[in-house]
Amino acid sequence: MAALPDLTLWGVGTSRTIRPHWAMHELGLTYKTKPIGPRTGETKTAEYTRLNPRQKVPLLQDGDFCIGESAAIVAYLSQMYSTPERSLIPEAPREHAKWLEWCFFIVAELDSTSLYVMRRHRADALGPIYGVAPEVAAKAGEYFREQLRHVEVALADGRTFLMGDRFTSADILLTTCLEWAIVYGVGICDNAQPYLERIRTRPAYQLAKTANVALAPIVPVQQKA
Ligand SMILES: N[C@@H](CCC(=O)N[C@@H](CS)C(=O)NCC(=O)O)C(=O)O
Repeated sequence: MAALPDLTLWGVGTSRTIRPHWAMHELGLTYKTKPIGPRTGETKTAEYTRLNPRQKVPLLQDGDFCIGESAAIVAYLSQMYSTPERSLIPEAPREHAKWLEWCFFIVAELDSTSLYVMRRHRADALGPIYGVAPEVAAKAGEYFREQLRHVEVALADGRTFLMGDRFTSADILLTTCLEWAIVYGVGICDNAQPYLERIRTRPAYQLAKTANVALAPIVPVQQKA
């Protein structure tokens, strides 16, 4: 019998860290958590920097292999640990390519150029570190709403998930962005409302929510991400 994987996930408390927690639960994997939080100084220790020179969370250790970037971790887990019963990734080349297209779209357009720009420039978020810029934050929110029209189309006609009737890790990435947008008061598209309701009933989502909570309150320190 194959040995069980030795998985350790570093990071809790953010929209990015919940992604790999959720993928692990969808795949039924057992793993250890190192509940370090962002902006606590815990990503800057010598031990952590050796594992992840980028000094960011999340990070996955799979035996002696380390991988960072939440979307890359989720893709790695999906590829390595999907089974016929629990799969997060389409295998057929063109479906796989469409899955990849969604993953890149969500990370590039919804996360990095919209929500994360808002996070960096809102007065109540990282603005005090990166520069408070209400106009930039507002424009990034508008851009997010504009980009969501692609999600609106994908989820039209009662389609259950981004890739049709099968849940994939692209849905993990999308859900985390939709929830982030709601917290920021940006608002989400119509078809995303019932989609989110469906997703929130998934046991793995609920387990990930619990797993992603910091054991102690995250006390921020003033430093650049
Ligand atoms: N693109 C990266 C972003 C990771 C990231 O920016 N993580 C933040 C928290 S969400 C972080 O670790 N910042 C440094 C720190 O908190 O010390 C990903 O998706 O994993």
